[in-house]
Amino acid sequence: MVRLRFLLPLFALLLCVPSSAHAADKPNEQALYQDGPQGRYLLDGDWLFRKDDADQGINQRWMRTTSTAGWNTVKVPNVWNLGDASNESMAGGIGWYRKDFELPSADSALAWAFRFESVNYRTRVWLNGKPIGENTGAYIPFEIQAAGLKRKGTNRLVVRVDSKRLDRDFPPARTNADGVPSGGWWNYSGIQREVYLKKLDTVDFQRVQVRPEIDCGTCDATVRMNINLRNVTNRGQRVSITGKFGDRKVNLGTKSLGPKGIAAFSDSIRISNPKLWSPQTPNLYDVSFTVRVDGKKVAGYDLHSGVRSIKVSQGRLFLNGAPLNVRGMGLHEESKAAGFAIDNARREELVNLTREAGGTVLRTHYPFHPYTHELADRLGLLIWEEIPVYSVSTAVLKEPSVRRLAVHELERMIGANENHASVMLWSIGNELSSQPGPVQVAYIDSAVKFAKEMDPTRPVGLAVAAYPSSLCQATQYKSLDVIGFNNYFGWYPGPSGQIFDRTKLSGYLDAVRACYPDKALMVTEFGAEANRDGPIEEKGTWAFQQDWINYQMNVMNTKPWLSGVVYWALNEFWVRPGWEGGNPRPAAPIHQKGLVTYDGVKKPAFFDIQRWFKATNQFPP
Ligand code: GCB
Repeated sequence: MVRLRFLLPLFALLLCVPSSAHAADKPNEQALYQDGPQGRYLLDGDWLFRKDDADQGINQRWMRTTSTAGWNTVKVPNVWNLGDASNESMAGGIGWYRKDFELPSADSALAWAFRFESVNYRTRVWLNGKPIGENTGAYIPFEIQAAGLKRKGTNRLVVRVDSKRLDRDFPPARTNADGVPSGGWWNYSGIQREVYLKKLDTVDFQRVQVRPEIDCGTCDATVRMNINLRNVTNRGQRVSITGKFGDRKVNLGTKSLGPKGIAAFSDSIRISNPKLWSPQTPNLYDVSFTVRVDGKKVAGYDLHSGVRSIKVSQGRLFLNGAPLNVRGMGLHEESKAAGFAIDNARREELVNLTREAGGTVLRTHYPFHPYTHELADRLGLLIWEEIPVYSVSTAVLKEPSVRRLAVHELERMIGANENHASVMLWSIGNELSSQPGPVQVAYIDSAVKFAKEMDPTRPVGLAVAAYPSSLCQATQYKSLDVIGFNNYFGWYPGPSGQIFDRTKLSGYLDAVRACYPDKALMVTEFGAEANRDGPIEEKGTWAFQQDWINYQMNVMNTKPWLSGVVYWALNEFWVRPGWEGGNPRPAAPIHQKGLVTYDGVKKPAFFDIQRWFKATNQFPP
């Protein structure tokens, strides 16, 4: 008795001390976005992080260490080089993340996977000390099955992130003659978007495709549904899928699924007088699918679908049969406080600012976060959806393996975002190179062909630098549906001494129209830096920016055949060391063409854009 009384406090103390200083979380079933497989558990909150400048983590077995020495607590999503303007930071480095968690006890799933929404750039993952998978590339989600997961007790997930930009990455590393790494946006390093633990019970959704098609504004719609299921068990089984599209019940049938096999299910329904989706009336149908094995539900999937058609005809874009000439914003999904590791509140803020400025289009250089897609679906915005194949030199693009990798990015982007009504087209890249030629043609042709095969319902586009030298590359662009011109006439000096002043813009646009009579043409960027008060004729002043914008809008509005005009950029962003962006008095590393400063203040030009956009934004009633 005496001995027990003596031992009890010690026992209690032992119970209170976790195996490391970092307690294990029990994640809750929640997700930052709705569309997707059911059973996602957010692995947010406190993680441990350690920088690995000397690349010694692998040798020192950081994937196995139990010590917390040298590790700091961070919240994930996280970027470790926020506010760091150094060349080293832009070039990228290595960092390790680690999270202790227990499985949610209420759940008895057969298996689990980790879902990473975006990690920049090379990711290696260990679970309980054992390697479970790898991924290369950012902005597109990937999943890794959680082999070796403990049903009871603490599991440890360790993630090594290598953000060093290499020449064959998207976007590629580029270094100028002084050894300064360059690039179009900051190389934010880390687990930039959230991580989930995803429940897997017998089957996993490999592809879910809900594709409404209409022939004209008010005709009936055909909704084709294709679902590929993967068996995650070792035994064959009979699997059935039922679901709903709005009020309509759908039945995709029953199939035998071999061990580790894949089965394709499909169905198609007709809907008379569908409620069409458009920017004015963004009607969405609630869609859900339930998978059963022997009558028992084993998996579910939810999404929202908009019935609409988007096509290129006679040299312009049509939405639901009506011509588009839309206005919108290019932007980075970034904030001063969090870099690219932003939350939904910031996503809403960016979307709301775009709408406040009269915009209906969103564009960035990589796929947006799923929540931004959902906001766009709900609010009636169109997304120019692009892979980060940006400024890839001819020498690199010449390699067939690089072109294949780019097409693979496209495949993953389409697979991730094809069910969003807001996605107006697939963009196969941005400003590939100012020297057009057979290498670009090889890439453009193969990427367009691939995108069309995977999704014949959307146009395919590319954003190109509007240099007079690349004026009429009709053969080069022949397979594209939409060409986006990044217009800096009167802002940047032209390449190799070309005359590039603003008075040449009108003639340039007319000439491109004549070169490409059957392509839809958009201005995918125009913008001027501004960071100070000062004379109207001085580049970099608020007044110059306003005047330049007014001139450009005046010219572009005389081209009613344009399918859209997008300002670059809504918000100022962290770009790269030494950036001047055409401004004689820059504030590197901040890109300052934004209409809203890095601190969130609207510049005078915001209201000029607002006036123009509200007056000229044209989309179906
Ligand atoms: C472009 C790029 C964009 C840059 C912009 C600029 O054409 O697409 O990423 O930020 O020019 O300001 O130079």
